[in-house]
Amino acid sequence: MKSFPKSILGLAVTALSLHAAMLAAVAPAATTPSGASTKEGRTPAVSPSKPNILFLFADDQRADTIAAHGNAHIKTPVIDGLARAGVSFRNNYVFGGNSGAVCVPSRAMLHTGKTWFAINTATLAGEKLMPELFGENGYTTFGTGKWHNGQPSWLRAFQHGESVMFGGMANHEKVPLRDLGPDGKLTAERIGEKFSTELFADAAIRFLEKQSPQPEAKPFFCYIAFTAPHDPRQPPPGFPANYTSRPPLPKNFLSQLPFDNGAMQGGRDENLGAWPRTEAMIRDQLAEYYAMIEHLDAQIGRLLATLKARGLADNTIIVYAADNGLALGSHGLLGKQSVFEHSMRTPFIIGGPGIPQGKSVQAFTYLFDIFPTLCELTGITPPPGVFGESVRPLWTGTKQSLRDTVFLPYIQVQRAVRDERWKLIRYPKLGYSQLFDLQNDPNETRSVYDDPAHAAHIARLTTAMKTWQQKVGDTLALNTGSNPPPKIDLTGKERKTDQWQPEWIVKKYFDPAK
Ligand SMILES: [Ca+2]
Repeated sequence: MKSFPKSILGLAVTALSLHAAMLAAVAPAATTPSGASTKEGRTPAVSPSKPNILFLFADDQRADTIAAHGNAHIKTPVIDGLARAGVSFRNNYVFGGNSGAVCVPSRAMLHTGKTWFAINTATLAGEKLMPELFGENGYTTFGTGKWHNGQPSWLRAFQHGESVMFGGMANHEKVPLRDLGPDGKLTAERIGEKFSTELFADAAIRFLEKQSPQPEAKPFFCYIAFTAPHDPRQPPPGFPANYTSRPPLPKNFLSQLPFDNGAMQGGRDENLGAWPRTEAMIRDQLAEYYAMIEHLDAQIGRLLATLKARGLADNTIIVYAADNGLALGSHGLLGKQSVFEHSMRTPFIIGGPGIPQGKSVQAFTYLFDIFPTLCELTGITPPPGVFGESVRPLWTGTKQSLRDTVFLPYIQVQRAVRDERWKLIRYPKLGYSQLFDLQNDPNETRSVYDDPAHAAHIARLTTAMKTWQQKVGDTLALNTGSNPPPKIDLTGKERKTDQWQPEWIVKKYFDPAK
């Protein structure tokens, strides 16, 4: 594999202006927190406990929906504050997936540090899970929100839990919830009485209010898996005040993807709007999606305020990430079932003690790097077989990159590999391929696969793809043909709603007259 100039691939450090209020909540302490006097008037030994972990995980959030990262059409002041107080990984990916419900393999990979080829993603059987390992290493562990990998694995992962939603999705105003009872068993299902994001924030706040900043207190691992901004795209009524303003179309908007990428029919996500996609429909859904993210941002603000009020902010590592991206009009698609950048890239921000502020890293990372990263930051040995790598060397400067290329394997229908400029996508069932020059075409709008001038890039990336396949145990035959795929037109295709969409969304987006 050819190597590339380090100046391109390496660490780009951007000094961002500081946001005083957020920094106060999340900035690392200038000195070791110690010296607090006890009731007896003694000063405890200077042995600060390991840093706490506050893990904020969004669902289906595109990487380009954070104001501090360049989106002028969304207001995310709290997440912006996390970016200013920490390190943002701007080329972070989910490693494809083995299911149209990409959430399942994504969360499985997050919690095991392994690729979906190496684990049972549905059950996580036999795997050492991230919160479980922290629990074994002296942490108090707490989980709230979505868990999409079975109840036995959740019970293994967490010591405490409240407002846990097992499954993939729900109407955000009728979330089926379970709590962990004092007997160590999950309680009977109840229906949440608030909007999902508020339920999960409330539960985590109740947990945080019981935690102590004293050095002798046990550190905590608090995992909050929000279900926003996953559909139904139903922001809380009246939120936000400027809901009537519509974000512009994505630059790679299409009314339809002109070929069947193998994931456009039979799934659920693509049915959430009619074909052809119209500008009005996409801009409405974007507004609803952005409003859910803005509401999520405000709820995270409540969590950070609690951390600060409890005196926990100085010794807490905060992770912000999402399980996968989404198309929402890009390429004529709505869902996450593609290897295009909009669906595979996710936000990833980390801040806290010992982590620099206001840095932006361009090196390639994956969600499954977070587990070994948190292990390194807390002095915990990762379990054997973890595939991800700690991203810490990327901000200390001891490494310029963790990998030369990113591999994106999506079920048995799409494979992609990218380097810092070029991206090759293969659709083995179609015998079709695309090549994008991400430097000049970051939105993947013009395939240059058939231009003979790029043959060397295709050859190099094909080799890289095969190397990745071998490394992770992917046996899919690539089919390196370049047949033009059959054209497809889904205009007027019948769509069925699902049990989770609220009535107004069914009326607005599923009325066959529209
Ligand atoms: Ca998801």
